[in-house]
Amino acid sequence: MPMPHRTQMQVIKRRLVGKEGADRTRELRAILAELPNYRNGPYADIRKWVNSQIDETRARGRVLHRDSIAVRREGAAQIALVGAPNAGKSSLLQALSSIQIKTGDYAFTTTRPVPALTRIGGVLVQLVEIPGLIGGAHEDRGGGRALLGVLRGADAIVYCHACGAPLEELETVRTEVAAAGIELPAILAATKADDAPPPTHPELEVVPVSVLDDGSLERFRKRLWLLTGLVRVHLRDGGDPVALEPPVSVEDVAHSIHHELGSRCTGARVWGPSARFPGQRVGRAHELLDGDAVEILDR
Ligand SMILES: Nc1nc2c(ncn2[C@@H]2O[C@H](COP(=O)(O)OP(=O)(O)OP(=O)(O)O)[C@@H](O)[C@H]2O)c(=O)[nH]1
Ligand SMILES: [Mg+2]
Repeated sequence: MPMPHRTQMQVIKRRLVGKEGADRTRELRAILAELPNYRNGPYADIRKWVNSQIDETRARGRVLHRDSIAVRREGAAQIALVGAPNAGKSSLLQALSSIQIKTGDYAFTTTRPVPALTRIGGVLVQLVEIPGLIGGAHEDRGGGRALLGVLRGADAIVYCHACGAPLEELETVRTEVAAAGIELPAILAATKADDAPPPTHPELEVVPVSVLDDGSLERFRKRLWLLTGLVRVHLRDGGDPVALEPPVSVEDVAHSIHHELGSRCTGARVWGPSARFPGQRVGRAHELLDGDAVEILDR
């Protein structure tokens, strides 16, 4: 004898409390299997309700998935652009890459992290605008916890601060990052440098940049590369340069091209910072420096 339908409905709702996503669907299916299979009357209505809940849970799952703010890593390194609203993050992202992004003369133009690839000396680096970090972000104000989660996964930070804006704006953001326990190599991009003189900062290296000045963008790009901490090695016989974590040996470079080349390689000829003279012959253990060009020698 099934229990009265009103009681049944209460029991069902209680079983669903706090369940979301796949968990909720599983519970709903179990409930469906236990329900008497009447075609009409209150039990048929309950079946209908449970079925509609399954559909709804699925739909919600899809939306949540689409709105999740995770950023897929691409390129040799990931650098986050962080700063107060309106600091010029999106404009910088746009000037350094080929993406089209909304910029605006008001706060919170960007509401989710936006990734874009930029090529620096032949190597792709991913920039990610982290928007909307406000006071209290580390306690999840303004959805700050998820945003800080994305930041935590980055390799380095570019703090963006408009020349002429009060430095407290920047310090509010830095306080949140520190409170979240995030410690990454960082520089300060003094944005809108065409507008006002750049500030000085007691801790961060200041790099003035204006999206209206190509020269400043080129200098900024070079500084970004140093921020990745990677060593870039050009290949004399063509192809994209290789970017690796230091220390980088000739063998490491050969291996990154092809693991067989890694074991076959006997050394290299080197041009650039680590070579005593252009085209120096070195062994496979020779340590390469950023900006070197090599010709791998093999058996
Ligand atoms: N003069 C000048 N204005 C700039 C420069 N970069 C950005 N701006 C202006 O500053 C305003 C804000 O730029 P956004 O790039 O949207 O700033 P944001 O930091 O992405 O802002 P939110 O996404 O709202 O946090 C816009 O009106 C831009 O046109 C610059 O180099 N020079
Ligand atoms: Mg923006």
